[in-house]
Amino acid sequence: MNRYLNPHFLTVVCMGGVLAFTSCGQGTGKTAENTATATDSITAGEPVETKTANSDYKPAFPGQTRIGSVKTTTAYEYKVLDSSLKSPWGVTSLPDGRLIITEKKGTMRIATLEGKVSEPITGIPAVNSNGQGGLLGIRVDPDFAANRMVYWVFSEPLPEGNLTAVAKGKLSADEKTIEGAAVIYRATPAYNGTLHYGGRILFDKSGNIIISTGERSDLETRPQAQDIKSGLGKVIRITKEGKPAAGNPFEGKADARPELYSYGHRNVQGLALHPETGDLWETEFGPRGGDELNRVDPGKNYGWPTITYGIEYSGKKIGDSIQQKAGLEQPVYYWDPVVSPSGITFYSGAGIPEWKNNLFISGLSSTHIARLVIENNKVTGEERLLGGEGQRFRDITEGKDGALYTITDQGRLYRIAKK
Ligand SMILES: [Ca+2]
Repeated sequence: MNRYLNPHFLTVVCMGGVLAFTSCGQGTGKTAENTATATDSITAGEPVETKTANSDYKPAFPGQTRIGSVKTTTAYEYKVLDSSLKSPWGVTSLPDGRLIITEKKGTMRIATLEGKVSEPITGIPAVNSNGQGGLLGIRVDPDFAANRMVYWVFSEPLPEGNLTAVAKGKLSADEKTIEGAAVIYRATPAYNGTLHYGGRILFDKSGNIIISTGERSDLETRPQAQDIKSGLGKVIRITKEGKPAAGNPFEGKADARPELYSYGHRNVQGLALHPETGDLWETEFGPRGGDELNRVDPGKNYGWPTITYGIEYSGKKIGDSIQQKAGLEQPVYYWDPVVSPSGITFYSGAGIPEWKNNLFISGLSSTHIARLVIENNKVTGEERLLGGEGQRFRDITEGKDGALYTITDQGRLYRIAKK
């Protein structure tokens, strides 16, 4: 069965890695038997990653990379709800359960959980969609039912370059336009590049906004990840008006930006709050062999570019080629080779018991969803899901119905849920 022939109306059922209809493991187009063999070639408990690492760097503690594999045992299914999206980037739920989705070139659409997708919503300020820029992460106000406010991150074109910015506006009653769109925050300085904007957004439990930025990639801007007077390479916490949130770690300190929450980040494209602890977790793109998962504490330095488990894509070492240093936070987990971790979500639903409080990571270059089991702030198991789909997974969210919804660069919207 080739699900590319008609991605609609096709449901794939997975039971403990055994195939009911088609691939639940690796390899689009393989037969069920072939796929089962490929999946089973990973011995239970052995790491899912079998490729050679890019360096001989040693982890700081056991289990910081290449943790043993785990396998979902509850039967689950996934299906393509829609494949007409245009480079979707961010997805989140409206209070009624429908999804609101950004598209990179500057549009938003609303999708029902059955996959009916609206026309593009108008009224959104222009974005710079070159390279990795565009209309990025999205969240709606915790009081959306009353105020209809939408918040989003985008790469804003400015005369002096472009930067990661946050805007808000009101979704009109007919859902056709964003009214009164206004930029509330700019992660200055602007830079004339097309890479590393970060771009995720969420509301924390206090009702403030947390966003992520990137360090714009180039050697020229990279050191600003360590500069607490710069907005580049940071996690940032602001009010709904775009002002520094009360209680931020650098509040009242000289020579620091009061909106900063943490620093030393490279390109943070995943942000999520743990459903039970409320802790903030992030994933960020590292250099070659250095993608990271971090649990974010306010005021801490996450090390880039001083420490990293990766090397330059050219093969050169980065900085002094060190991976651990006092005062700099270690990632909870890292991937070598990289998976390109984009949007993330914790699964809080009860549908699949072994998934409760697991972290799901949408992988771009890896073309799978990574499922991480996390216990006591350490990763204890890893699984790869939807690896046979051949998709670049850009974002993932837990819907109001408890299912997972994920979007791909190729334009698909998937639903993943208990069978
Ligand atoms: Ca780091």
